[in-house]
Amino acid sequence: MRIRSKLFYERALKSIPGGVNSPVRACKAVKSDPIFFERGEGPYLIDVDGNRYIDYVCSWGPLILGHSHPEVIANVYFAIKKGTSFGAPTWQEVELAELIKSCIPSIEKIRLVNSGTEATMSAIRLARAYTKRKKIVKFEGCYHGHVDSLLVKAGSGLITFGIPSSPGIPEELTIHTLNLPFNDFSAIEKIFKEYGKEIAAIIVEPVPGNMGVVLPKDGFLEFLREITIKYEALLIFDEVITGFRIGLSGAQGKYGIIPDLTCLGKIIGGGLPVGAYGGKEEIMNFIAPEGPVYQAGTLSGNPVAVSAGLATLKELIKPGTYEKLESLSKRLEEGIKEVLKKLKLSYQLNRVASMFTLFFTEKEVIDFQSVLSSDTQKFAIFWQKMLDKGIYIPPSQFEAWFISLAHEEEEIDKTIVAIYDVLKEMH
Ligand code: KE4
Repeated sequence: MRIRSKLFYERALKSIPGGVNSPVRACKAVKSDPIFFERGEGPYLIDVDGNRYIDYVCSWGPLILGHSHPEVIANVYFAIKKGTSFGAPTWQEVELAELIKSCIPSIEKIRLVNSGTEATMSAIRLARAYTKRKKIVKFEGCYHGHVDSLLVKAGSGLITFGIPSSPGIPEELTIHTLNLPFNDFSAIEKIFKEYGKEIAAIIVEPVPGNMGVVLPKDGFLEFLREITIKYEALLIFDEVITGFRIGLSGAQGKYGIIPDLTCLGKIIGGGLPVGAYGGKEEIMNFIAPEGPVYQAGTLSGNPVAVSAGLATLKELIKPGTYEKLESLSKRLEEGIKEVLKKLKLSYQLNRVASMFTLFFTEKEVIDFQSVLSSDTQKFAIFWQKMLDKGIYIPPSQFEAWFISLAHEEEEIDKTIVAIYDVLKEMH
């Protein structure tokens, strides 16, 4: 039972739109009230009614170390004792910038901000200024934060709520946004033939997580790199999810692509608000106060938030971390595939490293259109039943599940058994 959660929700509804501070947390897509949580411990979340859940949301990605990691807590404690914010540079920001640069060689200079949205918003402004062009290419189902000009057929909560784009955004802000199907080489070829010299940049989630996890087709990311070089447009990798998730140098390291700009968030803040954008020095030097492109933030590079990010990345650079994440993720993937085989179900499971999605469709999921073939009603029933078994997965078919370093084989095996029991009961 979740009585206190319900009471908090009823109170929240009186003061906060939808009772939540970010739509996807409302759990509307799974026909549930949101759960109010009290605390997190390693791979577990405990709600205000004392129920414990194995957590596969991990705060939508940031908690790759699991909840309340001692190093993160200690770092934040020592930082906050010295004050919360100075509105002036601190040594922690320089350390985090240097650490990120050492992991992602394409980043020669980096600016810290407070969220992934700020990172992508700033990156496209910079790309437009640097190239003196207006058009931006994005992909259907990809979500880059609630940036006005990018909320066009975006992913994440926008698919969940089936909002093709949000009201309140004048078409003048979106007429320069070209929306293409992900993994569609010919559509990109065509649009560049028509608008090539007007296109400032392509912004892409190299491994989309916001329509559920979709893998780039072989050669697709290389193709984006080649065509942007050919037309002198920039390639922006939105690695807010994939950065430090699928490896120390993110998707660009895994696929061997060098983007012009990279957007980061989530993990680099270790659960506190940090975003960043960075790339070639020649481009980044266009950013004020070095250059003319304005971008600012009262709490950008906040020393307390940065200290959580530093502690997180310092854990991730230790040997064996990604090998552990891979073996746990592989164990879960193989377990789920075994369950599907046993129950003669052909749902689709897409995984890259420790991010994955189980799609309730028999169609191969390679883009936005195929994602939409998923049975969201069935997913809602699955979500509720998993919750009742103490497993908390993202409350939307169109999100990624995440595994943390705090998960062990015990949690993975419990999850596999729960999935078997729930799918058996459902079918
Ligand atoms: P934030 O502004 O939420 O920190 O980051 C925006 C963003 C940018 N780029 C990518 C690839 C992202 O995934 C996100 C945010 N992701 C969503 C869910 N996948 C955050 C959860 C929410 O909106 O509450």
